[in-house]
Amino acid sequence: MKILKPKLHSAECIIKAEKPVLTKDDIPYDASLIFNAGVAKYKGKYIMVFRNDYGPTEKTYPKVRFKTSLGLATSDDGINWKVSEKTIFDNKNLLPEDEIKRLYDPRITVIDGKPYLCMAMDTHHGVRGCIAEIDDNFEKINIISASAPDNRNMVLFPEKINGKYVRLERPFPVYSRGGKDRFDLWLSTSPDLVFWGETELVLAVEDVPYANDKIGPAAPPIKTDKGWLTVFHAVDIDNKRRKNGWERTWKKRYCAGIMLLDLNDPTKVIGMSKLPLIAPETYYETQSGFRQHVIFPGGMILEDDGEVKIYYGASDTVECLATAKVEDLIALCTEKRK
Ligand code: BMA
Repeated sequence: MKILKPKLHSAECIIKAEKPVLTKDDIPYDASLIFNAGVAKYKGKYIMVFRNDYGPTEKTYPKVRFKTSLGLATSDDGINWKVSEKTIFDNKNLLPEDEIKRLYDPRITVIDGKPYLCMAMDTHHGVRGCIAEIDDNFEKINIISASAPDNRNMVLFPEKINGKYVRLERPFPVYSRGGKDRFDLWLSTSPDLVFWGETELVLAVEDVPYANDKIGPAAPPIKTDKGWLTVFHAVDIDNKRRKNGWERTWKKRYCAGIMLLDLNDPTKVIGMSKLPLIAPETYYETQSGFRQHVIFPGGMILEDDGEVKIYYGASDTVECLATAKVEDLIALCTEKRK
């Protein structure tokens, strides 16, 4: 196992917003943990689909079980959000005989002007990743394909590459990885968003110096002239970690990492920062919430002036925003470090 530095910091070019951009206090229905949102620019507005785990409190958890809904928020500036009155999915409406148990961790990609959601999907027979169409008003989800079980995190690239749709994904190959968490980041292509193949390894957990457990896709990649700027999440476990959240112990820490993938062949990593892009630091990232020390990006937007907005769930409890200049993010991936 790798020796992990005890303290990690976000990259210097990262500016975190002073407070979360969305919390349970902004939600007009039953809400508790608001996190792991997908964000995209669509028809002149910012659209956010967020995860809401609700039901228990710190006192009643885990006796009271979480329910999960997906909510919608829109914004003119990507900072101030207006939450829709109704959820777009709520697993309290599912029937026991439904195979799906819940949908969560949505990511939005707009391809050829059409929005798609990638979501994690718990079923009675395993966890899957699914791709869904969503209507113009972001109200009706229509699942068009789902992976085989033991795959969960998926993001779509915003355009076809060499005539094919492309996704990053993270299967859970327990059997072939020694029976414990050693999970890596992969890429697959598809002619139609339904049939997926040509699967290739992109980045292995052992390539990331601050991960000893698993890595996985975060926000959908953004295109730059130097390559696909791609964030991922990277997890380390330390069994000495004590109570840091609602559970008796929470032993994992999630950071965000960043890499640059080749524009024509995104299985090729052009460069990766050896240090985390975003690490847990602020009060709401490290001292409060359901599972502390969790940074989980789900949306990334490149503005016309070169600013990149990165949206991330913090502590599985609130939704946050960090910004950086695109050239600084590219430099993190390409600069040689000692
Ligand atoms: C992962 C997912 C994420 C979550 C993270 C930390 O396995 O369930 O939704 O943010 O764990 O709890």
